[in-house]
Amino acid sequence: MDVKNNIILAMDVPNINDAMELMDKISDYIDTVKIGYPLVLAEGLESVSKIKKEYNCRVICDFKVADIPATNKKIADVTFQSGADAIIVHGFVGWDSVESCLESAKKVDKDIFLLTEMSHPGATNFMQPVSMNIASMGMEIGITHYVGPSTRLDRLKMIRDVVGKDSFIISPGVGVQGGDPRETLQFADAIIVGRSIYLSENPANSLESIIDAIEL
Ligand code: OMP
Repeated sequence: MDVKNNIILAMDVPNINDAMELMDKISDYIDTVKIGYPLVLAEGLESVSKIKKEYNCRVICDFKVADIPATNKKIADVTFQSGADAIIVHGFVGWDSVESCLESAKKVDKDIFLLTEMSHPGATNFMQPVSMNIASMGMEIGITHYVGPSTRLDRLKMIRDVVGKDSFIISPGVGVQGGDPRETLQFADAIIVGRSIYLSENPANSLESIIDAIEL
């Protein structure tokens, strides 16, 4: 999965009008959008199809899927039916839950991203002790796409070491959570940025500054 400018927009806005307005301003700069619960719970999965159709972009659905295999499969199937190109899946629930999403994705030639360690401070409580095991499990199952934190670059580097150079890592936490775009891209293939763009007075300018920082 190639991502233009290595930047993925986290579209955590509360309604489809805000989403379309934001896309009008920045769709020239990016080709991949991450849509999660804030927008889909407000507007339904149609928001995924609508944004894809209008802007011809790729959509990663951030549903952090974490259920038993049978339920995970239903969630992944309906997500891919909406046109999503990929879905983010939790790893801590174990191999069978993850595999059910991978099978659902493979059937329609789509991807899953396995979440290893999260970017927020509380991730050190329970996730951090097992995040490398989650990454190793992903490699055993044959997963090629991962999510890892830009807020702890030492950990992101460790995740890269586990999943190898051929895996594709996307990294949230850049901007408001403290991660640096350029440093993060030493270990990740793309960064995920939300509030630094969609809360900005001028989202296009903010995005340009991030691109400049990356290209320095
Ligand atoms: P900002 O902090 O506003 O840039 O948004 C970050 C985005 O990445 C949000 O959509 C989060 O839900 C998401 N995210 C994290 O912040 N940390 C993680 O560990 C994982 C994710 C994610 O899976 O995308």
